[in-house]
Order: sequence, then structure tokens, then C-alpha cells
Amino acid sequence: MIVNQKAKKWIDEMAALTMPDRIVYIDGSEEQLEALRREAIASGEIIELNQELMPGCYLHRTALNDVARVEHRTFICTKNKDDAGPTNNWMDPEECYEKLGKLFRGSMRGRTMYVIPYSMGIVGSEFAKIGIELTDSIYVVLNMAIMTRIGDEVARALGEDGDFVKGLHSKADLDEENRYICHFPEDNTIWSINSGYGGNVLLGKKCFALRIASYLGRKEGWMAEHMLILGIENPEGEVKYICAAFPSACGKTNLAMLIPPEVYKKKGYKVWTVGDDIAWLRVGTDGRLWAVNPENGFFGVVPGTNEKSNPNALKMIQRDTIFTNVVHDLDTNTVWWEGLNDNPPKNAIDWKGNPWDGSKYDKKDKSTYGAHPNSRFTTKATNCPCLSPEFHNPNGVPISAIIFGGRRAKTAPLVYQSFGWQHGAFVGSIMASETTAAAAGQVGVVRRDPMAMLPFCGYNMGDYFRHWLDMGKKIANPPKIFHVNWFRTDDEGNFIWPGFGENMRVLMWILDRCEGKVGAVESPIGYLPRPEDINIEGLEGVTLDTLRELLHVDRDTWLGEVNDIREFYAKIGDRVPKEFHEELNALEARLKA
Ligand code: GTP
Ligand code: SPV
Ligand code: MN
Repeated sequence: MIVNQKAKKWIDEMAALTMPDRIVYIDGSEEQLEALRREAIASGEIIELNQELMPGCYLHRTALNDVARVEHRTFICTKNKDDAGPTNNWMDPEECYEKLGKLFRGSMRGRTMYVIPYSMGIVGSEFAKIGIELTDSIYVVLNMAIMTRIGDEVARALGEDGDFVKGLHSKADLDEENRYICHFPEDNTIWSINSGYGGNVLLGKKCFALRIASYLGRKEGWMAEHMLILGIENPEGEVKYICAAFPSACGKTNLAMLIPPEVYKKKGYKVWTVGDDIAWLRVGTDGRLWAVNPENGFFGVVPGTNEKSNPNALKMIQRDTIFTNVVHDLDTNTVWWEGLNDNPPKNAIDWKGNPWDGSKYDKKDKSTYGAHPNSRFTTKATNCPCLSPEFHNPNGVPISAIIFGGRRAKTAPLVYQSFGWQHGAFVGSIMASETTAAAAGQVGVVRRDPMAMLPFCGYNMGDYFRHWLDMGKKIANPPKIFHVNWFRTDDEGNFIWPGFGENMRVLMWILDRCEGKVGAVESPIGYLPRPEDINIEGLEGVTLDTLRELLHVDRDTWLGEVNDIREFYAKIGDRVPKEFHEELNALEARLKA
């Protein structure tokens, strides 16, 4: 029961606007969720999969025009345009409320409005924040029930006068031309209309936990980042924690759940997952940086998930999982996707809802694929076989290292270390990556994506850079900052580095650096490993020469980067900290020396 006065008033207003036939309050009980599943199965919104083979698993197909985040239709609506900054789309808040108000008017007629109280972070904990999402989609309710903590316990924690983020979502007509994902950080408000796809409509995730939260974090002295959180336990039982920011579909979920290679496993090393997408970071009383995962589940990329690449993820999606836009195998009533195995089903339905025959599937021809490249699973964190016990700790975990990374076919070496916090923040700001299917638009073009936050920063990117520098001054014992690239390719376009579990070898160098256990080579861009310091024991096909190639820094390519970065900074404008311009000039000078 919601007793919060502001919430009651707001829900009434939004119901008057959207005119649903009825309002249902989500209490978080299994009975209520099960009734909603039955309703969604009856209407065809979800398909119940084989409950013997995959208990609690369902399949959903989105509209064909609605398969990814829509960055070009995502807006930050601040009173002052400069506060959103040139890397965000902007609309005047008044104008936006009016424009979207017209679209929302009556959009829930004939439908039910679901009221979802949810908490980002452990309910009632010091660092948790509450939101209420109003939606006309059962799919959204079922996903939010996995991705966040929901229901009566949240309503109770909100109390009579607590603050919350107001989220309004309607599928409306799924009209692409009128699709809008709008954020009003000055009003703690999110309005999303005409989409039914994950990142556009699960408002606790990118909209709240990154865009609104990054704005709040700057105001309140903490950080909301697009980062996974993992722990590496050594044979003595000590666990060191790492955060890593990679752009969408660049390997966060995979790294967060990696299984150590045999050489480490036999010594007793273990990897623990705390989070796979979002980290909220604060300075602890001990002067270290502490991270919590505000989510309660994983909304992960399905294609490429298999027994070899990510066995933990494969295990966790065998039960209590919602699949979106994968292949439906009609013979077994289970699901399939590219990269699962070499036995695609012949009697199947593709993500578009058309008959699909896997015997015609050709890996080299994308037009024969059955699952959408951005097809996703939604599954509870507690399903993860390697979930860290610290996932449940409201204080989070202390961070030893921060890693930035992206997809770069050339340019970026396998790994390098920054010279310190300021240079490390600069390294984050100059990140670039090839675009992926996680957002609508062209795939595979290099774009600058500072800290993997380009699509997710709820305010001016220049101010965001300044906030990184300010935070660094407040952390007595800051994490060391690194950059990685698992995606360097040879002349035929093949990945040189095996990636996935083998990435642990790079993480071990990183931790050794944090503990001062290993040396490095100073290069113009930062500290590089000596090839012999990356452990390649038991790794087939990788030699010291391969490592030399992976670690090579080409001065001319990097001088080209410098020009590109300078243009990018110019685009962001005069709020880019002067320290970053100084770092860029220093980088250029070192490259030319
Ligand atoms: P979002 O959920 O969109 O934020 O993505 P993410 O960053 O969690 O990416 P994820 O781990 O789901 O990986 C995305 C794609 O990259 C998948 O197709 C993976 O198979 C692939 N991938 C992940 N790690 C590696 C790696 O180390 N090497 C290579 N070559 N591919 C990888
Ligand atoms: C991403 O695109 O970074 C995701 C998926 O994690 S979404 O929830 O759609 O943002
Ligand atoms: Mn993500």
C-alpha cells in the first residue's frame, strides 16, 4: 500500500492524464506476479516455455521496430540547455511535458495501469533510492520484478513523505515517430512513451540508475557509472574488487561472470560477481571508493552466450528467466540463439515471429540469423552461480581498480595503466568504441564514448569530467585506473586475444600492479605490461610475439587519436576541465618526443 502523500497525488494526476480502465498496485507477491504471467500468456504477450526443461522461463517478442535503446529519441530536459550539454538531446521541460502530455493523454484507455514501487539498492539501506514506475505493460512489470526490488516493502520504506523518482511509461501505439525517452533530472522525473524494449522502458535501469542518478550523484557527491563489479579471491581467501566500464555489448556481463582459466583455478582463485552493468560509487569512511550494484538482476545480451564463453550465465538462464527476441524451438518448446551451439532447431520461429529453419543458418550470412543481435535475457541476480555474498551487503565493496575499455580493432593495446587518478580520468574521457546492436543505428563505427557514459550521462559531459576530478580529490586511497581492449583484430579481422575467461590473465596483471608486485614499461599513453608479465601458461595460440603485437602502441595512429579527441573536446565545449586539455597536450608531446 502506498501511503506517501506526494505519490498518491501524482498517481492520481497521471491516471487522469492516461485514463486507464483500472489501476493495479504491484505488491511484489509471487501470487500477483503469477496471475500477471497467466494473463500475459493468455494474451500472447509472453510464451510459456517448456517448464520441465526450463522452469519459470518465458519468451517475449518485441515489435519489429522496437529492439534496442533509441539514443536519438532520448532527451535530457533541463531548464538551461547547457546543463544537458551538447552530447545529449535537449528539450525545454515545459515544452516536453506539453508535447508528451498530448501523447500520453488517454494512452492507457482500455488498459490497466500498473503501479510499481521499486528500490534501486537494498530496500531501506542508506544508499538505496526509490522510484515508482507507472506502466501499461505486464512485460515491464515482470521484468522490473526481476531487475529491481519491488512491492509493498518498498512502499513501506518510502513512508508518508519520502522522495522518489517519478517514472511514467506507456506503450501507447509503439509508434516509432512518436517514441520518446525523456528525463527531467531537476524534477526527478522520467517519461517514456511508444516503446516496449528494455532500456527504454525498465525505468529503474539506464533512465534512473544512470541518467537521473548521475545527476543526483554530482549534486550529492557520489558517482553513478556504467560499470560491472567483480571480486577476485586469491588462494588465501582475500578478495579484491574491480569495477569496469565498457560500452553496451562490449563484455561487462561476460567479464563479471568469468570462470578463471585452469592455471588459476587449480591454485584456488575464484571470481565473484557483484554487478554486471551499473555501479553506484561512494567514498567510504576508510578513504577508499566503495561500490554497490543498485540492480537486482541481469538484463544480458543472449547471442554468443554458451558453455565456453560464459558457462555461469548459461547456467543462470535455465530457470526463472524472460527471453526477449530469441529463436523459439517448437519441437522442444525451448529457445536457441546464434552462438549457443551447432545444432540450430529446424522447426522454429525467429525473433520476428516467422517460421525459421536452422538448417539454412549460415554463420557468415546475417540475413539467415534467427535471434536478434540485441536479444536479451532477464534473470534474477540470485540465479547467478558465482554471485558474491557481498551483493547483499548494503555497504558494497571496496574498489582496488577501475578499468575502462571498448571495442577497438586497432589503436588501443590489450591493457595499460594510467599515471594516476587525473590521468586515469582523462583516459576514461578519451575512450572510443565501435557501436553495437544495443542501440538503434549503425553498427561497427568508432565513436567516442567517455567512461561508456555517452548515452547515459544525465547532465553536461564537461561537468561530468569535472566531477570525476573532484571525486578524485575526496578519495584518500583511490583505485588505480586502467584501460583494456579485448577486441584488437589481425589483418583478416579476427580477434587476436582469446578473451572471455582468459581475460583473467589481464586482471591478474592489473591486481599485481595495484599491489606493487610487478613492474611495467612507461609509454607515451601510460604504463604497459612487459609481455612476459602476462601469464600465458596453458593458453594455446598465444605467444610472447602475440602479446607484443597486442601491446604495440603505434605513434602515428595515436597522434591521429589526439586530433580526434581534440575535436571531441571542442564539441563538448568550454566545460571540459583545463586539466584534461593539459593531459591531452602532454600526451601529444610524449607521442612526438
Ligand atoms: P550491455 O548489457 O549492453 O551493457 O553489454 P555488456 O557490456 O554486458 O556485454 P556482454 O558481456 O553481454 O557482451 C556483449 C558481446 O560481446 C557478446 O556477444 C559477447 O560474446 C562478446 N564478448 C564479451 N566478452 C568478450 C571478449 O572478451 N572477447 C570477445 N571477442 N568478445 C566478447
Ligand atoms: C545497454 O544497452 O547498455 C544495456 C541494455 O545494458 S539496456 O537496458 O537496453 O540499456
Ligand atoms: Mn549496459
